[in-house]
Amino acid sequence: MGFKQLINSKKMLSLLAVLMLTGTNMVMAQAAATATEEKPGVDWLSVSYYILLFVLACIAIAVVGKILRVYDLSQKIQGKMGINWNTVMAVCFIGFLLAGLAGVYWSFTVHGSMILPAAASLHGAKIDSMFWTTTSITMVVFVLTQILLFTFLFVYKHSPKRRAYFLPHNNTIEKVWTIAPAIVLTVLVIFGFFTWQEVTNSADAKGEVASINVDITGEQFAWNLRYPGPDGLLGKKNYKLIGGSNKLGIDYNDKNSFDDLKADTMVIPVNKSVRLNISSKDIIHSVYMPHFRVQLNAVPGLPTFFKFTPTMTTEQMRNKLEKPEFEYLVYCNKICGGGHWNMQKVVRVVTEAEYTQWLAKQQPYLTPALRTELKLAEVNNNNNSTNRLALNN
Ligand SMILES: [Cu+2]
Repeated sequence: MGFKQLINSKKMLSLLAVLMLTGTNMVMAQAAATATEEKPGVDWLSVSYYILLFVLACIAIAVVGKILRVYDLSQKIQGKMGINWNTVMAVCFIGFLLAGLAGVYWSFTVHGSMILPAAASLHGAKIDSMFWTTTSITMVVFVLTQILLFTFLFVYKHSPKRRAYFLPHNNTIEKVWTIAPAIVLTVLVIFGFFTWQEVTNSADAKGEVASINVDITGEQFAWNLRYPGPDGLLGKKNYKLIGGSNKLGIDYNDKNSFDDLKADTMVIPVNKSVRLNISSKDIIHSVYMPHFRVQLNAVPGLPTFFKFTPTMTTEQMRNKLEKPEFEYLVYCNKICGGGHWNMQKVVRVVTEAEYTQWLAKQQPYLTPALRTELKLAEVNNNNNSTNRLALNN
């Protein structure tokens, strides 16, 4: 049997349909089984129910089609006009347009009410305005083209009184539909380019107060935070130093790391620039703080960073949303394994005074036990011992 015949064969197609249905059935059964923990075992009933509904709907459509066909033929045998399928199709198209537009409206109102509140960061406002500009332009174009498309299908349905106009090529039309989107897209891309440049600007601008450095390291399945101690500087890290008691691979040959602090919650002061230094210990994760419009991958071996300025404290956001329980969160936005769904940490935006108070209470990574283990006990006392440490190594 030739390849063409193989594809055309109705038997092959129906076999494929049966295989796909069975496959879907099995996948859905397994998903349903894992989703309901209290009801172990494969839940075939609910799966078969939906498949049966689908098959019944197909049969119903086929039966209605056959009945119409029989009616049509009997009309023609009697010498009557029969069904005007062109009108039927044209009306169906208008029905499709109306149903589609109603669906768009439903989606905008129902899902639209679930979108994030206004950005709680400086750059976030720009990202939001970019998002809404793009959405508005594409929505207007989408609605207009859909209305035109289906209305034309209806108005210019086949009619024996009319001949179709053959238009093989028209340079003016080609130019219009090439140049107009090109201009719109160029403007959007340039707009996005400058916003992105601002967002990823690494150096603190001249005269600007230096950003607060916060280290965030992803691992399966948690985020680890490190704050600079009183010296305001974060020590170096080296993945080769990662071990039992040195979870992040902090380099204690760098004195700046001695006072680096451990934190369970990401507490940051409002209206201050924060520079998140992002890395990963195992696989690719992604730092995702939707309320601040912050997202960047955490890649092992490739440190990345994101600078942002929160503009609303947790308290202000709670009042605004009228949700006293509200917390900002940092999530992982890469499906990184079985515990991915719970890879999150609370982010609390507070006033500067509260931040200073909180920071003073945090414990350093360098615990006395770790000091002994790393033979760092005397390092802080005088310079000679630093030299001795070097020799020891
Ligand atoms: Cu992750």
